[in-house]
Amino acid sequence: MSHVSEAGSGTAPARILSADGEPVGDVDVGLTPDELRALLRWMVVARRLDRECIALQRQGELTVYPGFEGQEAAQIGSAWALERDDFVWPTFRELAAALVRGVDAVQYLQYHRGTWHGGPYDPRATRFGPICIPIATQLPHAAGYALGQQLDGTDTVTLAYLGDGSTSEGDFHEAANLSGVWKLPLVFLCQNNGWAISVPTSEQTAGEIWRRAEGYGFPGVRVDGNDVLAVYAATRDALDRARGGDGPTLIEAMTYRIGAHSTADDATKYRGEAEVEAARTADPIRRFRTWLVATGVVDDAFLSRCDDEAEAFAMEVRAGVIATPAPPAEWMFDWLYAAPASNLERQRDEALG
Ligand SMILES: Cc1ncc(C[n+]2csc(CCOP(=O)(O)OP(=O)(O)O)c2C)c(N)n1
Ligand SMILES: [Mg+2]
Repeated sequence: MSHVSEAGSGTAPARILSADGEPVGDVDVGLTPDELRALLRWMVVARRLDRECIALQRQGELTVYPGFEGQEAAQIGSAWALERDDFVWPTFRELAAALVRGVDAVQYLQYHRGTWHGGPYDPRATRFGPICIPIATQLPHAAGYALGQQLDGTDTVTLAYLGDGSTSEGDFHEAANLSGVWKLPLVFLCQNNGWAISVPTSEQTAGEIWRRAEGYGFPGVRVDGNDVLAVYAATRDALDRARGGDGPTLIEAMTYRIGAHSTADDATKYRGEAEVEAARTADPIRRFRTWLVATGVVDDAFLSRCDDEAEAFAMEVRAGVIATPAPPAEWMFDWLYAAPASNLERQRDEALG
């Protein structure tokens, strides 16, 4: 992928479809029409579920929820490029990627319902690690996992998601540095969504995130994160490189967080509506759909079936979430230490009567 420097606006991201859905690059990224339709369907389904999750939180069925509206292409395009046995280390905003990996949404949402620590889905079966709230701590884990893959001599690869804010953490540096030194089979997929809660990327970092890769001795690419074809192509290239023994890649997917940081955040306190409206013009779903309609890959019947399926899925997940009982209260004491601690035993007796 090439990068064109534009004075004042930073490096232009690699792009295949313009914001209007016009081809501006090679649209043949090796996906069949069925796969193209599946990508659009996942994006529509994921967005509908995301909105349902926010409603569930507002109704008291989830404790807190971090929405991903606007980031569907970055997550679904990258997750689609993975092989079944590759392993993903997510942050806390990758529900769309989780869906593509086959993670059960009701199980995933147990984390946000507060009934489980990390979602009771099985990371080994789904090849999707636990939700990770502490910023960037998944990255050393991902590097360690990729080291294991390398030592085992498998041809599987690790993909670690991170946000723009995560690149300010030491954990990012440590993971990136060792990955470069050891040529680990690891892809860093940074979704630069413009914000780290209330801190804009411009106040987070003085340089361009993708360029940091050079200092670690591996390639960095900047891609339009709202262009699902470009994200897919960049991720697949990076995965191929890692699988071939050539080491890591850092992908900076330029996108935008349309919603608040989470349901606990009021984004109007720190950003104007004009900025959000401008970002909406680059909507990843509309862009992809426009091109798919123009090329005849999808028709109106397919689009309305997508909407119906998305609605049905959101209702099914809603019912599943609401039906999930709280786990026994003693679990929070039982599973803390291998051997009982006297102070916890006291608290346990007090809490459980
Ligand atoms: C170690 C640590 N410090 C601070 C926080 C609080 N926190 C939660 S999300 C967040 C911002 C993350 O920004 P970014 O990496 O860009 O991801 P995004 O939320 O935009 O997806 C912060 C500072 C945290 N969870 N962990
Ligand atoms: Mg961010």
